[in-house]
Amino acid sequence: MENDNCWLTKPSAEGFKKYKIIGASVVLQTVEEEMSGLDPNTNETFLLGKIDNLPASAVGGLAIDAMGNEGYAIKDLGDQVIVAAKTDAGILYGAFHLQRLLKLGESLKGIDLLESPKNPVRMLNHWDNMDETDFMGSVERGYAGKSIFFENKDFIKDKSRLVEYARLISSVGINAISINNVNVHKLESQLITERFLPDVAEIAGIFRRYAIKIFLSINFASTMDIGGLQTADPLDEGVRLWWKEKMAEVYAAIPDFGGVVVKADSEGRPGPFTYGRTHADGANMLAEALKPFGGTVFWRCFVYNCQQDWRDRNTDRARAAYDHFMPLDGEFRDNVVLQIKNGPIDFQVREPISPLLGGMKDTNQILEFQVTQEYTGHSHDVCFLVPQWKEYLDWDTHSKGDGSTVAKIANGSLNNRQIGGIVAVANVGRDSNWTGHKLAQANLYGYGRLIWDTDLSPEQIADEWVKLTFGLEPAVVGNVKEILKGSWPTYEKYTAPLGVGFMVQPHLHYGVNVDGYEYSPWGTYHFADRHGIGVDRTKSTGTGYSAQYFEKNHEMFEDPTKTPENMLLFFHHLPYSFKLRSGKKLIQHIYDTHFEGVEEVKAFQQKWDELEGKIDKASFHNVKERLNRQLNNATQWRDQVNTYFYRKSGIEDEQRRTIY
Ligand code: GCW
Repeated sequence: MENDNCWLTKPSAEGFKKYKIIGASVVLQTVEEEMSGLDPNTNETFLLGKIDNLPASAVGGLAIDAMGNEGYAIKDLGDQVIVAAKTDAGILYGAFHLQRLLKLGESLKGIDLLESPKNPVRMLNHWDNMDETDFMGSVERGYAGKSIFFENKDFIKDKSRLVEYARLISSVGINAISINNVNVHKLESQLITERFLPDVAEIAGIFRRYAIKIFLSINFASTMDIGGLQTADPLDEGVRLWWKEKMAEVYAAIPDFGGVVVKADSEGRPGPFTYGRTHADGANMLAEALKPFGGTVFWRCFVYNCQQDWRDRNTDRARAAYDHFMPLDGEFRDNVVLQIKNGPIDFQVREPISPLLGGMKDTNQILEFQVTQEYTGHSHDVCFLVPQWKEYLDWDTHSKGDGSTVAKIANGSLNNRQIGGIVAVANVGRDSNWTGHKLAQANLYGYGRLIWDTDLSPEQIADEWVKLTFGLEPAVVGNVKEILKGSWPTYEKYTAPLGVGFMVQPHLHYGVNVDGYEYSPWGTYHFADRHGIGVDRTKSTGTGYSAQYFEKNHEMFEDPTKTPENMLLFFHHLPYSFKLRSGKKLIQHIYDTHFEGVEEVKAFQQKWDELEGKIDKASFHNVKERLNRQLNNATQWRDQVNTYFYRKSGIEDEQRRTIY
């Protein structure tokens, strides 16, 4: 099969011998497997263990305090290289780091490094459905084949692929996963019952060996769905008792169960609003049930009116999460974490940061990204998202003065929170290469590496993945990196302009349909008319969304001459004749970017074709075939968007190119 483990070394059968591991645990058994799988020609000797168990001479000079619980040090002592950590997880991450260095052909001579993850929680959410009646197949927004956990309304019995998967994501530092869709269907409600808990416990055991905790998405109305109660009111004593007993049952089966992920009062899911309760009431009730076991509630803030009248210019979906949750700041228990999408709408190719991040100062928060490319090309178009995530992480919210970056809010350091981190919707399925599009592996790899160390550059992450996956030949590395680096800007060029969003095929969210959502209840409009386009979200004349930001950002977003141009139409309704800073008219920018985007996809094809015979055939054809599909997609976007705005505005393309 194709190089299933992507960036990982296929364990060598000959059994590398020159290492010693001090200590014993299920995680250290995994370290044993990783070390014995090294290339036998590795000419180093290794000593791995917890700092307290290693000779003082070995660990004397290490900056142990800076290490944290999951960090590690790797140091060349001359006669041996040590991997020292405070916990078994740290040793495991150190062993994977060693493997990465060796595969990258880097010398360990004189190595003296210290790593400590920037984010305590480094999580993936799998929107996998046990019940396959869901129209999106067994993985909602998944484009890499069926679920790796479920089939035929049950767990897949052969769990060997899950061992490979646990190894894959642990190698880039992931330490938590939820295994089922946040849209919890009837069958998945039973995952917390004796019918399925043994399977969940077995999976928890597999991931435990890789220092990964298991979480489940739960249905807020479980007390009615499976508990036989007449209510799910979080303030009802019977409901509170039911959840306490239920969590005791779950922890009896899985003592280190991580906790629950909740999508409530969102897109039709049940929640506290039904009972006139707040989301603090709802989350705190579950948190109370989990508290005795050390469990965590990840409570999603994706709450908005999805039945909006498209005529209503006052309701603004972008405002919703902030309006719902800001008044609750400080009311959530200490084992509740609000899970906040990076943007206020929904994982678009371009969106401003959610003002809720940093808005709340007295509530645990975790940042939610999407690795699966729901709006960024599925597994057809290449779109390397690490640069996008990096932009969000570096964004200054001015929440506590300058330097209040999203990275510091997410990891909890800005507000001295006990819990913090980053979670993302996974892009993984049963395809042999895990992600469908071979280059989409770079998003899974890059997500793990970036949330481990938010100071890494997208360039460095891309360099690592390309070399680990395709080898060190400069021509190959250079071409693949150029495609990855250009792919997000290119995708942005040929799709919805200047941050206005959507314009996609309804439900599918792949492919162009400029008015696909214009008269829908989803609150995702562009308001294009014969004079102009865009959504006025200013305080002075629009929905007032811009005022949800702290002053410096509010001031910037309030003024179209100061708003970052790639978000111009998210914040303003502007005439087609509006002059961008380049001097170009808005309408001409739309025409030009859509023609440029298609040409850039053609350039990707040329760069990729140069790799024929230099990389494995399966990967070469996997990507070549998808680039053809991407060119068709980009061409459709170009011609439909340009024709739509030419017909609406009647304004000619200055370069007289073909518009229909
Ligand atoms: O991105 C949108 C998707 C839904 C998803 C929802 C969410 C799981 O279209 O498929 O549902 O948001 O984030 O809950």
